[in-house]
Amino acid sequence: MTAHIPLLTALSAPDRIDHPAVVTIGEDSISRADLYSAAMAFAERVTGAGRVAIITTATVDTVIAMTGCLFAGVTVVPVPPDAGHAEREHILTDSAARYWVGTGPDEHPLPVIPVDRRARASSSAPAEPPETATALIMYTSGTTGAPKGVLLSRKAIAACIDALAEAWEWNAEDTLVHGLPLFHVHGLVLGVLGALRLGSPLIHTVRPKPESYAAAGGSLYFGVPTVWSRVCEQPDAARALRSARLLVSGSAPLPVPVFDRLTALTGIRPIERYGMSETLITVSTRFRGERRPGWVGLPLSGVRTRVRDENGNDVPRDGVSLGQLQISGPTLFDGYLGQPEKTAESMTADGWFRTGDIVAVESTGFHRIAGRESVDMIKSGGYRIGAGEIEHALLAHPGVAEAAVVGIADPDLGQRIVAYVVGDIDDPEQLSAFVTDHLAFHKRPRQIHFVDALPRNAMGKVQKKLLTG
Ligand code: MCA
Ligand code: AMP
Repeated sequence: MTAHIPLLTALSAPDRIDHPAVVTIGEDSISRADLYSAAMAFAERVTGAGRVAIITTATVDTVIAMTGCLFAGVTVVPVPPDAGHAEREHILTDSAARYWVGTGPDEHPLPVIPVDRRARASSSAPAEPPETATALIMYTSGTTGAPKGVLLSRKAIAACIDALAEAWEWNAEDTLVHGLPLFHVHGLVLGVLGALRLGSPLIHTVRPKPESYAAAGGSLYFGVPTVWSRVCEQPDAARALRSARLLVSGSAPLPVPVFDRLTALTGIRPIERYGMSETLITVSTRFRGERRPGWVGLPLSGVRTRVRDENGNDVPRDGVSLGQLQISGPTLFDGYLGQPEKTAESMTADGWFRTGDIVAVESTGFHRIAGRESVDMIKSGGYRIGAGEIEHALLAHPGVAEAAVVGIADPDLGQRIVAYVVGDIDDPEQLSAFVTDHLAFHKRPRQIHFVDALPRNAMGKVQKKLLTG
């Protein structure tokens, strides 16, 4: 028989039901008991619904819908609230979502399931779904093509949260604060499901603004490096975080000067942790342990890492030799939805996930992320953005004949999206708005260069190194 694990333990455990406000989003909040009841009622409505797409506006209703689906064993497909029409259409079609929560798109009519906060379930709790069931299909960019649906099981999510709880000594005594988007692992899996599983009240600030973080008065804060760098730009906001227990950075490299400045302003050395949509969080520094600028620490409980060169040989663990990071462990995804070849390509023959990240590991097991293998994977503001996806959107514009997109080092965003375009158009604002309309706000090029030709090699391939250098 399959062992069942309750995913949102702290929310459903009877002894915790009377805990005060469990989720606060902006000005709105809900108690643990009310969230539990409303989510149970939502679960009753969605039972058997297959896959449900949820537009992830940062609201309490979104959390109720998400929780209800998970109670019912219904797979959630998080949709970015500002997804442009092409991206939204892709997510809905590819995932074959049958219902929609939020304001539905006109061009893709699906039955909408409303969230009713006052509704109460008429029957008792549904049985806990099997731990192998898919909890989330998380869309994430590859280097080419449209975003792929990453299948995340209940057990992978539970294993990740529990390993982080151990590493950071994160428990119900913490109040978690962040303002990250709810359609990626960071803001959703750690930032919402983590809080609901472990029992810590969550304050979501809607947007991750330094002044909102300062006003929240929490003990545990999550941010991407851009957020921490903006916090440092507002020293009063940074100093207000001195009473926190932990400041955690992830999703992109935290620049050493930001680590140092944050430490000087808050008195807290930030925790750095590394992960991917496909692997969840796998490596982190510890609450009790060394926190070293530029290094992301040790594998989490149950996770194994290895570093291979291009011939598949182990790279020495000497802290300087670089190779590709591969991961195995309980937090891995179950593949890309409907793409067995892409799934197979991402794994080694002996079952390790190829991250595409270049790392060095030292003999103590500490990991340093040196960069990505491919220039076509851009990280901007902590968002993973495939160059190919943006090139494709640009080429859909009638005035664009050729396009090449690169990530250029940026002091605020880590990398900013820069496009080189050949064609009959010379208005960067119009072209950037075109991408926003197709894909999403954060995927718009921040800079567009109109050029006569793209640099190509003898084979006709664009030489992106000449555009980034
Ligand atoms: C923002 N604005 C908009 C929109 N969004 N305008 C129109 N449409 C929109 N959709 C406006 C804002 O109101 C603001 O205007 C201005 O644009 C800039 O907004 P801001 O939010 O500061 O935007 P940004 O500079 O583009 O964003 C920086 C950011 C954002 C807030 C750091 O990039 C972000 O939320 N990143 C988080 C990404 C993330 O969660 N990644 C996790 C992936 P005004 O200034 O007038 O108000 S998961 C992952 O990587 C793994 C597993 C891991 O390891 O975690
Ligand atoms: P995503 O799938 O959106 O979660 O993006 C995953 C990628 O983000 C990884 O492959 C890394 O390139 C990058 N990343 C995540 N966390 C870190 C970190 N702490 N330091 C450096 N890069 C990171």
